[in-house]
Amino acid sequence: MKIGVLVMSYGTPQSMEDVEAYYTHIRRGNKPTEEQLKELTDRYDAIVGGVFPLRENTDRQVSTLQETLNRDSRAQGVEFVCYQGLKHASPFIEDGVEQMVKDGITQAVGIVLAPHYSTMSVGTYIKRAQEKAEETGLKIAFVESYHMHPVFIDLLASRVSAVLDQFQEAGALRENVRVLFSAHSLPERILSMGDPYQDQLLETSKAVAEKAGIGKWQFTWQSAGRTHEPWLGPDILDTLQDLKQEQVEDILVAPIGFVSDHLEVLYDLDIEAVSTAKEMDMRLMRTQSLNSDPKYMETLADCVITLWQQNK
Ligand code: FEC
Repeated sequence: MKIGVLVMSYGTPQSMEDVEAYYTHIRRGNKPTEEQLKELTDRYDAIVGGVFPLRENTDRQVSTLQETLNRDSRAQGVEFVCYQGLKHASPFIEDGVEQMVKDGITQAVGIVLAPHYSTMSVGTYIKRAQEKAEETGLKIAFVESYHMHPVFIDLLASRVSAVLDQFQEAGALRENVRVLFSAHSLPERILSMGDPYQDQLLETSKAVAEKAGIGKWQFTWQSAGRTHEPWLGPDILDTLQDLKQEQVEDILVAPIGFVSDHLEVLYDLDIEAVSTAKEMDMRLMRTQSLNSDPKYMETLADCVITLWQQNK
């Protein structure tokens, strides 16, 4: 028997020509101005010059997850088949569901390549998939978050320790390195909606800090959208200014809200935050993205199989 797995991710343009359509989709059908489009195209140019790393990373995550699922001893007698569903690019979430149904799949599990739940992030992926599943008669259950999965926490802690080792090799004292956990900001109004996003991010940060034996850490937001409403802060660039005042010299950023190399990591952190830190004579290094790390794949596979077993 085949079990469908809808693996959902943000999505990225196919090419530079595709950036406008992608940006228009993110803006719910409103075209960006020339200026906004140029600003985004320049950011992609700065990181990739024509290649979009998120697409390749998502493709690899989806195929590696399928292999990991089918290697699991709990999968005996069934075959897990992964389908990609992207939020803002093709194949869209709805395309993934439709393809499963066309392939004769009747039971599925959905999971998002983002560990923390917010009604404005994971919630919207699930809503779209659920609607399409109802329309097409597919039975589907969803993993909502996996921000405290022990394998995921272990993996993040080992990523943080590896960068602390690098600081030490470069002559810094481990205890003087300030660890910043970061995630994509969202509009402030999520707080009054009782959204779990911020609490889940703090829970992950605390667990990773404990596991990696870090004393001095704090949480900061990054990549706030360019809209008129207030977004959750402090933004990482402001946090760096504050740390300068505190005379902190070495900063380790762990972008725990992201699982892949893409614009928000490769531009917002590697280019923007690194240059802000340099201007203030501070040293900034970040943890490697999880991408298709076997432990990340194991985390996803465990969540999918556990939920499938509960629902079969
Ligand atoms: O590498 C790439 O091509 C894509 C990188 C990328 C990821 C990503 C993840 C998240 N976003 C989240 C929320 C919002 C909200 C808005 C918004 C806007 C953008 C824009 C770009 C963009 N996001 Fe994104 N996001 C990525 C890229 N994001 C480009 C448009 C220009 C800009 O503001 O920079 C505001 C939409 C609006 O106008 O109303 C809200 C959240 C995540 C992390 C969870 C997830 O992956 O779903 C939350 C990767």
